[in-house]
Amino acid sequence: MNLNQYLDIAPEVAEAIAHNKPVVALESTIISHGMPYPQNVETALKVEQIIRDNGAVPATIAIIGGRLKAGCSKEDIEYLGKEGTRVNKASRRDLAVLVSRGADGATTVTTTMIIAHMAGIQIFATGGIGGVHRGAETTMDISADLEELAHTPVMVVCAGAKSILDQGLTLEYLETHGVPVIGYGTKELPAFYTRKSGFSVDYEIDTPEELAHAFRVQNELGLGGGMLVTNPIPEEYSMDPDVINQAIDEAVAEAKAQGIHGKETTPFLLARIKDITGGDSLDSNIQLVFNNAALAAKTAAALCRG
Ligand code: PSU
Ligand code: MN
Repeated sequence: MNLNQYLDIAPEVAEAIAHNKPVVALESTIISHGMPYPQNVETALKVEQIIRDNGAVPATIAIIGGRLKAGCSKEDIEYLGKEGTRVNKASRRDLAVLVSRGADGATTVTTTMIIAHMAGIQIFATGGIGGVHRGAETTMDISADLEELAHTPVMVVCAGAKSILDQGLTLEYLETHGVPVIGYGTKELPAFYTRKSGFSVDYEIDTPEELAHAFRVQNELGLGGGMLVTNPIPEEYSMDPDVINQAIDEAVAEAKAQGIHGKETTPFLLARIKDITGGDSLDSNIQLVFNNAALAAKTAAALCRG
């Protein structure tokens, strides 16, 4: 059933897919580039456990020695976490060369969606997606994640869009490309570290069953493409909007002054925001990923029930 010669599906994941049991994909750039060691490894392993506790099988996705992995071992996760930014951050354009060279790669939202779809996994949980960056009208820095959401039929559960991005332009781009943006239990786009952004989502959906149903209908209509579910951070872990927005503004200004660009931008900003907030942003980031993993696992189970 594994038709792709470059893909290795972990036995537990393959077994679940073959028997229509719920599986949730997870990305690896969040491990290598999104959080510092050792919190990155601890978080990645705990996220897998949360998915299991909610009745699904986790499949952490990465490229190891040129093989596309749908389901990483604990050792793979340790390795990616320890190597950190020395691992290639692999977006769509990097896949062919990394695989042809037998190299390693940490998968972004884009490549996690690609590999999840190859493996037959319909849903993926993460923290934040890439989007239209602030200043994109001159830099043209628009994440490949948005393009992938337009084309690849995987549901992505995230915590909204933080203001390192231009949230309004990110929503416009998603609208142009026909990507449904759903608020889970909210009509407002969550802003990752906080529950509110001031921007509206297309639809509010309040249950995993309704998420699963909408996604199934999208596939059955033949529309293709993904669906973006934005799940607000739990109130008790959300940050003070003034504190976090000031930290973000400062980090964005530093990135500009230092000429940070391209694929370095997002990891640079996340690391600076963590330092400026004395680690508080990392604590919130970890909690929102846990929250998204639980929702994705419940939705994966609903997708299997049909
Ligand atoms: N946002 C986060 N943490 C992350 C990322 C985004 O809060 O780790 C990662 C994801 O892998 C996402 C990628 O796909 O950054 C987007 O990078 P870029 O902006 O270079 O497309
Ligand atoms: Mn970019």
